[in-house]
Amino acid sequence: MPVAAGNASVNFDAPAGNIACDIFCAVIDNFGDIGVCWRLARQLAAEHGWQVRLFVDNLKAFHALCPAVDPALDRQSAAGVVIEHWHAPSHAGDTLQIADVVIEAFGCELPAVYVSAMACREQKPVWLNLEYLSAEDWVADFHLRPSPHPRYALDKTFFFPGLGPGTGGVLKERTLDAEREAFRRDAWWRARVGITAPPPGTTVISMFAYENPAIDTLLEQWRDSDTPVALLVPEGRISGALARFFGLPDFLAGAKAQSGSLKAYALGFVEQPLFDSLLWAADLNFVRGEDSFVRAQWAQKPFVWQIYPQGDDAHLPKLDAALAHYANGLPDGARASLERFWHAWNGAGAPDWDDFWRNRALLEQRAADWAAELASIGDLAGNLAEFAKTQLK
Ligand code: TRH
Repeated sequence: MPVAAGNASVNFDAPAGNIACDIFCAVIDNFGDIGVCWRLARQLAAEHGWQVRLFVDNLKAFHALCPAVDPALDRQSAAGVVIEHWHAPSHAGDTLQIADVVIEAFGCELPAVYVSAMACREQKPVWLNLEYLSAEDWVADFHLRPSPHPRYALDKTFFFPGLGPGTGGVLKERTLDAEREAFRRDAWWRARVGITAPPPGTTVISMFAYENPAIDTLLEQWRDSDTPVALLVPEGRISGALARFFGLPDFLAGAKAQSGSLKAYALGFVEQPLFDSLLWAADLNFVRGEDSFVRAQWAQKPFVWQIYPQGDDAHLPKLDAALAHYANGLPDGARASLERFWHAWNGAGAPDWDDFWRNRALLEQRAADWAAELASIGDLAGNLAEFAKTQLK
């Protein structure tokens, strides 16, 4: 029976039926926080039949990933997920209904009223703190560790995504490989770039990146390359550097430019399910942050990761931990050149395109092998659902 709490009515129990799950997401910056939460929410609803509510404090960022989301609405639904505009920190929806599984993404703090209602629920919810992805070894030791609440009889469990055994893995939809195999390159070029696909012999590169001082050197190397390079650049933080290089006022969706062997095309930002096809269309992908980093791995193409920069270079050990997985099994020379190139793209040294790309065949083989290894850990949504179900018994 619902009771009143402030302006909201309260129902301590979840709706009858399928597992109810609330995901809370605070957008720090860019698209990674909502990118991961939106993908997880869709998967839990579509693949596991859960009733998912996603609380998000920034609907503008969400709108970019899902144009069906109207930033003016407090409550709406898309792709089978109920979306609440979360007026953090105190608000928890008009009806305070406590789910069976509560996911606090990336250490965002749950509303106090929600936590106290969780403690009143007869069957305590499974409370998960979904952490950022890290490939570091310690992650497996901390994955699924419970942490008791200081005041309530509630445990919060740390759920760590990772690239190795014993971690929560990374998100991968059940249909992803089939979609990738059904991808039609020529049709994609006509629809997304508005031209026919470049002829064989052209190296196609996608570039989703933050501002990066190494970009000018790389653009010069591609311009001076013996073979043609087609660069696909989604509009965003790196666009200004492209505009400066080509002497243009901007480099926004639809723009094209050529210098020497380099042809560059600016693309519009597309809804999240369409992002993968950019990675499938390219021979090499530059990605960043967390979610696009994962998608590049599933694309089974060589890729270069620009890690989200942290103070005191705290991100560099994380970069090397990812390299340790991804470069494992490559011959020494190719491995060293991959490491040099990734480091240069993350601020240490200058990029050397020829040194990197002469290993193309080895990198392509490794990309396919690595995707198979990563898949053996299981997908994050499936791992999370399995764990939650064991706790709900
Ligand atoms: O945007 P990102 O840099 O995100 C982040 C945030 O900075 C976040 O605070 C930080 O925690 C995290 O990185 C590590 O990069 P990411 O994670 O790759 O997210 C980008 C999302 O945008 C991803 O879901 C793919 C999506 N996307 C589209 O949907 N359409 C597009 O056209 C493009 C280029 C990307």
